[in-house]
Amino acid sequence: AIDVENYHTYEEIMAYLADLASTNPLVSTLVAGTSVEGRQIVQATISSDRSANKPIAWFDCIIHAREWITAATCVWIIDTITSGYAGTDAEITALVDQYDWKFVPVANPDGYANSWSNDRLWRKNRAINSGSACVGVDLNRNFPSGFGGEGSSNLPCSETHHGVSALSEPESQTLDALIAADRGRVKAAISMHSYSQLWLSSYSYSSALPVEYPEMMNAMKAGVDALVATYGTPYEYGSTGTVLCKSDICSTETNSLFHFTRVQFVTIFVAYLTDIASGTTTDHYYENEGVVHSYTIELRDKGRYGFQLPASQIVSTATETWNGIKAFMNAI
Ligand code: 0X9
Ligand code: ZN
Repeated sequence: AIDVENYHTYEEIMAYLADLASTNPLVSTLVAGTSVEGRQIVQATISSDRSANKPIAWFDCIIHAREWITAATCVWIIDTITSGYAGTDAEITALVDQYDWKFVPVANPDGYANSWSNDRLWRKNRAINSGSACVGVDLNRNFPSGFGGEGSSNLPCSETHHGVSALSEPESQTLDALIAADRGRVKAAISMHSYSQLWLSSYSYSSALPVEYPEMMNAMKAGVDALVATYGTPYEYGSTGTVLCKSDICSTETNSLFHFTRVQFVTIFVAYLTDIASGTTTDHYYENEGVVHSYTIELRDKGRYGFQLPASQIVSTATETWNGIKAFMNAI
């Protein structure tokens, strides 16, 4: 058992998963890879019948170290599913009978450990960058889709440093191998991030829209409507590249400027205004792994506490997010 209303260290989360796997027949764990500093990257699977090869609901959390609410939300969801199955919760039972549920609760274990021990606002992994004193690659810029493009940096000291090549980092290699191992079975893949209260689809590396965008919008709407209905937490949804704009400058005076002169904007400025990001998991799962329902959810809040969301908001954040995910999984 774990105290789901508090934040937990990497070691505590790993101990929880190991305990769950040894005590609950629904749960198994896989050491899927090893981080730069040698920590295990673990995937937990919740399945009522592993031989059935059911469609999969697939989640990664803590790609970004400081986004602690994402690990807490993944742990809360694992705890809720495993304790709600068979008898106690009809909707959870149906969703577990229909899907296998797979979670990587700490995709960036070194960064997460560093955010506990040394620098609460650490984002990247802990790779040594050759020729630089600055540490770390942004794992959410290290995937092949649009690698090295807008919204990523060649500079090792940048918070969005993309690394020397696509999938250069063991942590991104591990996520890539995990999703590839389930190719054809992944019905939905969700990368959990914080903060901003957004449900985002591809494309992230350009302002183009996926051909399945209408279907994706319907699915995101189902999720967001149920999420918002829980406590009224405002959320927006849509493709990262065109619909949403997180910065204040974008939502105020520049919005009309953007509207009237958008064709004249140089690419880099468009990237800034629209928050384009290249080399993300969501585009990779969508574009290279064929997962139509590939999304990034940016959890609470909208900046009051930012990455340092108080532990008192874990349960409500996880509850509303889970309500959104359930409605979304029932809609697709
Ligand atoms: O910049 C990012 O990687 C994400 N925001 S965060 O504040 N958590 O760093 C946004 C990712 C872009 N969206 C999609 N992958 N669709
Ligand atoms: Zn993030």
